[in-house]
Amino acid sequence: MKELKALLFDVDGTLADAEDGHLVAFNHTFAEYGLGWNWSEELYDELLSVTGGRERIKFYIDQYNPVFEEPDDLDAFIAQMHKDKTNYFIQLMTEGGIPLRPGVKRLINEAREQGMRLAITTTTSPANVEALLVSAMDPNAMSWFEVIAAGDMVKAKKPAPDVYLYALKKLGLSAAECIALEDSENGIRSSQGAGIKTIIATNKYTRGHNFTGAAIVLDQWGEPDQPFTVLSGDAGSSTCLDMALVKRLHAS
Ligand code: XBP
Ligand code: MG
Repeated sequence: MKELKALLFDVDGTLADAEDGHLVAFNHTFAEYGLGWNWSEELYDELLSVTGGRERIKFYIDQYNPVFEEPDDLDAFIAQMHKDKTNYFIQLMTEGGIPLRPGVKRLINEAREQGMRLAITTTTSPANVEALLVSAMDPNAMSWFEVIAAGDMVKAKKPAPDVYLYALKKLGLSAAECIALEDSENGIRSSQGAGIKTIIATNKYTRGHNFTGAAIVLDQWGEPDQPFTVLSGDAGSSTCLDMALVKRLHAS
């Protein structure tokens, strides 16, 4: 068994419940464009099956809005709207709109103290990651992560393994030397596709997802005074995800 060298973190849904911010940003932008679209949380749950904001808007138009009169250059229209959505999302994050999920900061601090290498493996953009990390984690948090692997840097977004394979390559590590932290089915399909053991903490959007093959499925990362519930797998006597449990799961 190879020694654990790095933790690979998804962002949306894993570090923070950022999908709530993405949804607000999508709807704000649609209103600015006068489109009359307003995605409910229920609809967003369905739309999340498609990763990537531009891809999600296109999917919505194709599958849910057949009466929309498409502009001549639909891709350019979506790209511009998505740029505006990103700017608004960054503004929301900068204003401190979304906190980290409980346990994230504690785990990352412990991992850093132990000399673990850290990477980000996300579908969203580096600018969004930076806005979240700087506002919710630490002004220097971007420098804690050796690699920021983002959706647009690779050919195919999650559930394809590309973003994880990119991170492994940049780190110069094998899949067996890493562990991934994810929240969704598309996320674990991506990490497992790259051969990486994966720890899951679900959220309101991903509770019903299929996590077959996960090292463990938790309802949250947990804190000493806010224990997780194990949804599948074995946490032994642990009640929150710490490095001792991460290492046990990696070795099992
Ligand atoms: C996150 C996503 C992203 C965000 C929106 O998936 O699917 O599309 O919802 O981000 P994961 P952008 O957590 O698996 O990486 O609008 O910036 O694409
Ligand atoms: Mg996610």
